[in-house]
Amino acid sequence: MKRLLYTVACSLLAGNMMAQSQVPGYPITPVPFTSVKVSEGFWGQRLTASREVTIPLAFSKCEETGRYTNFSNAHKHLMDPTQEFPDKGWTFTFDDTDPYKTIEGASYLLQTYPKAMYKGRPLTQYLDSVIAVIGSAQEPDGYLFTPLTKAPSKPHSWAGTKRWEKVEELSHEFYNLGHMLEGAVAHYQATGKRNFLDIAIRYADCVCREVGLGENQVDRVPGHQIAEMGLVKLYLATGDSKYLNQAKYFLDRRGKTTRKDMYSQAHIPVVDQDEAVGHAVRAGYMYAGMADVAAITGDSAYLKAIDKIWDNIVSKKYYITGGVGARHNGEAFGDNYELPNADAYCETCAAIANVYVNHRLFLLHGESKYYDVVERTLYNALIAGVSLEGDAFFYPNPLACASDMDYARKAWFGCACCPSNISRFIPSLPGYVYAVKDQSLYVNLFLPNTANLLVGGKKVQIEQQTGYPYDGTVNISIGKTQAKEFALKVRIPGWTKGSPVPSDLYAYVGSAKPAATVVTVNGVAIDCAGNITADGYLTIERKWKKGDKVQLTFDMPVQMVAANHAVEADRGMVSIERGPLVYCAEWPDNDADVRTYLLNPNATFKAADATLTTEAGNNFPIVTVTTSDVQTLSYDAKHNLVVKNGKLTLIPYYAWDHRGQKGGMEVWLPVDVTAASATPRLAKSLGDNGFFNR
Ligand code: FUB
Ligand code: ZN
Repeated sequence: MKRLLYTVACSLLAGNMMAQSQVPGYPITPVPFTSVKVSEGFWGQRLTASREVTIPLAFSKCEETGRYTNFSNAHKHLMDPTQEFPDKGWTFTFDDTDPYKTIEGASYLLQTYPKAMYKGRPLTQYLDSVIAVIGSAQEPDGYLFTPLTKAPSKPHSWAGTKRWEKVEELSHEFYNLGHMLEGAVAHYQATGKRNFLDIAIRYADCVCREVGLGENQVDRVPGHQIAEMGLVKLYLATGDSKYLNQAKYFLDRRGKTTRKDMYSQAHIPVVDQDEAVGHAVRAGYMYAGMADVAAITGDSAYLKAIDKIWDNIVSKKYYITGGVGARHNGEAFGDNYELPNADAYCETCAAIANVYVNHRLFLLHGESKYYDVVERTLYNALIAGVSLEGDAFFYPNPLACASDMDYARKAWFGCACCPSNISRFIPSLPGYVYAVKDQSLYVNLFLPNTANLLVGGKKVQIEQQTGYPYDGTVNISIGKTQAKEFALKVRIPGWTKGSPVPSDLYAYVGSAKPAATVVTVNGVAIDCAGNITADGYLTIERKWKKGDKVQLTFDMPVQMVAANHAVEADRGMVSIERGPLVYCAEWPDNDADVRTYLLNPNATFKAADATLTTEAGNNFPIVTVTTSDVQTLSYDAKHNLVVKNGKLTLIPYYAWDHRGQKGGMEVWLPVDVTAASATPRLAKSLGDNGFFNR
């Protein structure tokens, strides 16, 4: 039983050394990233940067910034209780999670590169040394939370004076548990070693013993969710249902304990929620945890709630870049249609959480619309969060930036949730490409790869060649296959079908419409639209054999998008897209301040291959988009309006801020003069990061 559950867990966790198998409750099984080899193309570059730059950088920052010292200080206190190590200032009660998340990313990396090195020694050895330091901070009963353990009489002001006291506020004891569980299970899967897993189990057992509705327990829910997802992973890895029950307890008690507010999605019971509110990362992790518990327990009330919340997000609270969380204040979802651009918060972690939610909803419902959301978030809001080189990160991801603003990616932050989250997300990306159900094989993302997977329990090799997201031709070939008759289900993206998002929040405007997607099977054309099934997938059912080839040609014209009139911030403006990529106007490519352009509503655009040279001198292939159907507005010395014909060049949004900070950036461009401006956008302060307003 345990073995079975461990195998099962592997698929859910997107990384394993074992064969894919069904996750209990989820009707669709993701093909784990270990079965999908990606070595080139757009994502090949990102994966290399993650392996060679991001993960080593995150570890070195954990060293430099005292993340490990917190554990060793806690250990020193445990050895000699007269020694205390009070917080010296700029630290957070969730600093322990940065090592946990980076270990998770490194574990994924190890599954593809088992011989990876860090600072001249095997990465596995380095991880063992870090895990030993982490374990040394564990109290004898399993409790592991350095802010309290290292200085019990002078703890961090967010930690409380005794365990669980402030866990519904800011201590993050359960948040730390959640990330520890995710990291520990990934490490166990990657290495087969139990060192981190056993530490995590001891902490989880301590929580299960002390927190609940029983006698001698305290009734508390996480201030910051993620323990729910982590506990489900631990349940799947161990087969011990107490972890699943604890996850369910956390969800069911939400809104019923002393914490009852929208910021932490505790204003009403989770099953009664129908609108995305409050802190966007907390919310996303909670919805993902609800999907996991719903899938396993069959609890339809959870599912109904997440379905409604999903609908609210994609219809009213979703940025064109795929970002979520409009407000700096509270790092939170705004009201319906509240989607400011320069002031957008769109935390990188919230984009990651949004991918987790939509991936799970796909696994539950099997509709392509969830992957349209995954794709939009992935290619825009999420990867904008990390530089092309993998060495710098955005925390908020605004859709406009003032020309005088000192806003740029940074190598690390005091609150480093986003860099460490990127460290764990990017290496898991190949796990989002394929999925299977019975005799169906889903192709959800397009990138060059070769994969070995199981359809109906039988081995199938599949390969993709493509220059996506810049080129719309995707060649899929079937390699050796034991499975004969199965349905190949290829996602036909919403952007090819006149639907930027699965709602009326955005619509394509202007005359450029993609030609119908051309599909051939072994060179013979088939009717794409006519073979799209109700789930949104092009479904090709046949007897497959080695050498069979499917070619898709997605037409990729440059399209203009308008927002629903209810979105005040985007009125009179359009955003520009090509394929899955949202474009932006940035200062290095344009003569006038990018805020002062007025686009013709019938503008036509040209796309061209180009190279983006970063400040560090590295070159990255991109496709730029240009138009001459544009004017610039300015004032002359007498304050008369001057209108000149101009030319506008746009680059993919993810690529902005690689060439210094000497000017602005805009995603939404005016087509109506009432939305245009003859003066540059100057910085109102972006304000402090919202976590100061928790
Ligand atoms: O509270 C932990 C993390 O810090 C949150 O997920 C982020 O939004 C940041 O506030
Ligand atoms: Zn973050």
